Amino acid sequence: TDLYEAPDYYQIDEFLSEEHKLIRRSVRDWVKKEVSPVIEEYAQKAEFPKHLLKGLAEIGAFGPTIPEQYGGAGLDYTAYGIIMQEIERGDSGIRSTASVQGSLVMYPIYAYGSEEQKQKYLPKLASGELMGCFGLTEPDHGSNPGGMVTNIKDKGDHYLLNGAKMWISNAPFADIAIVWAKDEEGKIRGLILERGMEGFSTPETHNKWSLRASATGELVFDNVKVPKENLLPNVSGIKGPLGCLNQARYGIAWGALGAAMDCYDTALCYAKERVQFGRPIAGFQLQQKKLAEMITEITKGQLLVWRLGLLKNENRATPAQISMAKRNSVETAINIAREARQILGGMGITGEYPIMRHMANLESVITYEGTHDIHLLITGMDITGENAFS
Ligand code: TGC
Ligand code: FAD
Repeated sequence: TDLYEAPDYYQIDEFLSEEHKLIRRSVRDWVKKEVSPVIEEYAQKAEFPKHLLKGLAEIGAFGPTIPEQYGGAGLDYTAYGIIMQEIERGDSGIRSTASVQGSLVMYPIYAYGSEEQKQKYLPKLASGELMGCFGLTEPDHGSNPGGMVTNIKDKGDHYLLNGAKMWISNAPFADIAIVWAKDEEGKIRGLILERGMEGFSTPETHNKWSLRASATGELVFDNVKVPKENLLPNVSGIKGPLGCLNQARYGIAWGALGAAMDCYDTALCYAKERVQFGRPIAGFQLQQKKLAEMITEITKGQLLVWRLGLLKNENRATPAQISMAKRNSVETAINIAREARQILGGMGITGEYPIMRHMANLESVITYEGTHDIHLLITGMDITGENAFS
């Protein structure tokens, strides 16, 4: 059997269209051919494999749900989820690049931008000719982005932007940045920044033990003159950036299950082949418990994201439902990575197998796009009506 088939214990494939399965096949083949053979080396070197950008664009990873008139693929949210799942079977960092480009850069331009902005940026972002990043988090405002201090002042024909963003995926190489800043009335507005604007720099963040094959950096704004036509005209307030996060969190809910599947596949295969005490370790009850629980959790997660995709297709998925799925998938994946690593014994700590890399990556995934705690509190607020954040 092709080990790279997704586990499908409950015949969930029957819910997918032929188009969904074709998309999965092509993304899976691309990941297996282009990502899997090189990713360990790039992670060890702590370098983003920039040469993969063209291929990511070609498989439709950038803005799959954006309409074709703007260079997107016009696909549904199930297809988007499948694409993220397959990319994250390769590596969470590569999926991050795709999430940011599609959900956090193309989506806000599509949803909140002017027609001119959409024409100018979206087709080039879809083709990977332009790469983007998303600046919401600040050094002193992570879980509470509403407290941000980055600000714009109206100077007649332009805005003057000051402040800084931290932990920004793709920042070191991005051509444009979607930046969220407060105006003089304290309302949060979105701006499109272009590399090269005076006073705008993107220093890289080094020494990460997680998402090592993803480039992370700061965005620093020192009296940057931003032309007025670079303001996203159709949104103001925290709901602007949070609306983008709904898109990205949805993709991560599928994506993290991809990392879980890769750990499960690897551990199952290893357990069948590794012999100790004269028999494959897959025959020992303790190892079976781990593997059986893994497939159970993956299956539960698959059903959750599949249903969430349908709700999203009908524009009925609530932010709280998305939080539940993001949180559940990442927890599932991180637990599976830890158990899978043990099944591989000493081999589990090496780069010969993908598990330790997935495990370390998932430490970022469980924190970014809303921490594990924040998503729990979103569920808590949704079911009780009580806000436990502040
Ligand atoms: P709160 O008072 O609850 O709400 C303010 C207004 O916002 C609305 N709202 C939403 N709208 C759309 N989508 C959502 N998910 C929304 N959540 C809330 C809400 O209805 C309200 O609207 P209105 O009209 O009544 O004013 O807001 P709050 O300021 O108390 O914050 C709530 C909280 C904590 C849930 C939120 O701020 C939060 O989610 N914090 C986590 C921050 C976060 O996720 N940051 C992510 C940064 S980007 C990133 O990590 C990219 S990693 C990318 C990669 O590499 O893949
Ligand atoms: P804090 O908010 O300081 O949280 C610290 C701890 O306190 C957490 O455990 C948190 O759960 C807990 N906590 C906070 N508030 C509460 C509360 N009310 N109740 C209970 N517990 C609470 N951001 C972007 O804008 N764009 C990006 O592209 C991006 N990429 C990232 C890439 C990586 C590799 C990483 C690690 C982060 C990235 N982020 C990005 C930032 C990410 O979204 C933040 O790290 C995250 O939102 C948490 O913020 P913080 O790190 O400041 O933690």
